[in-house]
Formats: sequence, C-alpha cells, structure tokens
Amino acid sequence: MKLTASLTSPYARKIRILLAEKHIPCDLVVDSPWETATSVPALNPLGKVPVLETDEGEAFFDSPVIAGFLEALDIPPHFIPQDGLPAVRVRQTEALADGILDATVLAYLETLRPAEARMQSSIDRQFDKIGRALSRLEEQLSGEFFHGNRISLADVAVGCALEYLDLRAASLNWREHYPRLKAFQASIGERDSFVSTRPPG
Ligand SMILES: N[C@@H](CCC(=O)N[C@@H](CS)C(=O)NCC(=O)O)C(=O)O
Repeated sequence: MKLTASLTSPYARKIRILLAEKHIPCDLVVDSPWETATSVPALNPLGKVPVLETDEGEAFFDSPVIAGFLEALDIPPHFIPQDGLPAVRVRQTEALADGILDATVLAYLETLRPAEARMQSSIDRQFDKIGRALSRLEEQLSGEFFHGNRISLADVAVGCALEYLDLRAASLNWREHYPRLKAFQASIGERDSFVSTRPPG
C-alpha cells in the first residue's frame, strides 16, 4: 500500500496515525498538492491529499473514506465500532473535527493574502465556527475518550484538529478556554503514533 501525503496535512495525519496504531505497513510518498510538479491530481481529481493506493492499484480518498477502508481490512485494534449507531457517532465526531480543519485552512489561506486584499470578516467567520465546534467537543468529552473506553477514530481526529490549531491558528489560544480538551490533547499527544507523525518544526 502507498499513502500520498504532505507532512503538514492534518487529514493525512489521521491516516498515518491509524496505520501506525494498527501496525499496517505502508509506503509514504510525500507530495504537496500546492507544488506545480505534484502528482496528486492524477490520483485524486480533486487534487487533495491524502490518497491511499492499494497493492491492486485502486486509489481511495478522502480521509474518512480511507479510514473506512483501513477498518474494512479488519486488522485490530478497531477504530470504528462494529455496531451501526455507535459507528455513526464516532463518524459524527470525526466530521466535527474535520470541520475544524476545514475552517482553519480557510482562515489560514486568508491570512496569506496581502493585507489590502485580506477579508478579516472571512477569518472571523471561520474562527466562529472553530469556537462553536470546540465548545461542542468540550461539552461532549466526559472521560478519557470521546466514545467508549478506548481510543477511536473520533479521538484521533480531534487530536489532529487540536494540534493543527497550534500550527495554523495559535492566536486562538484554545487551551485557555477548553480545559477538558487541553487535558485530552496532553494525553493523546503522548502516544507514539502522534509523536511520530507530528509535523516538522
Ligand atoms: N476532506 C479532505 C480534505 C483534504 C484536504 O483538504 N487536504 C489538503 C491538505 S491539508 C489539500 O490537499 N489541499 C490542496 C488543495 O486544496 O488544493 C480529506 O479529509 O481528506
């Protein structure tokens, strides 16, 4: 198997963490879709990473689909419950965490514009979404994990989203406002799978 990813992509990081947790061997091809020489559009018409290619040559994207594919391999430990509704709840939390990523990317891209072209209202709008999503996650977290008594895809997705805020929206100082999420991230961030996939410097 081959995973095409950039080292800073938090969506790709979710998949790299699942691969590490499940000890699934997979070649990592580092490719940034923002570079002109990228091969990503040939794999994914949307031109986004991550993309996972199977040994049979089938390409899967986006990250929730790849996570579903890895679960379908039935290699323990499982990160999505086998039962229908619990699985949907894990996916719901993943969607919320991925939504934080989407909003963070949009806000960050806006900050890259020259000052005269930048729309502060667009940044504020994305930051509002992030704030509401973090509040919801803070409310939902009542124990060590978001769902059940062991790590799931929901925890991986939230952990990646929180650390991506540190990388691209540090001004939000999210730890000051969300003590449960702060403790959650401190704990999950110590796992080998998180340490080994942390974006470079
Ligand atoms: N929903 C997608 C989002 C993937 C995504 O936006 N990846 C970014 C990297 S962080 C990307 O490839 N962006 C390139 C572009 O938007 O052209 C997923 O979960 O995989």
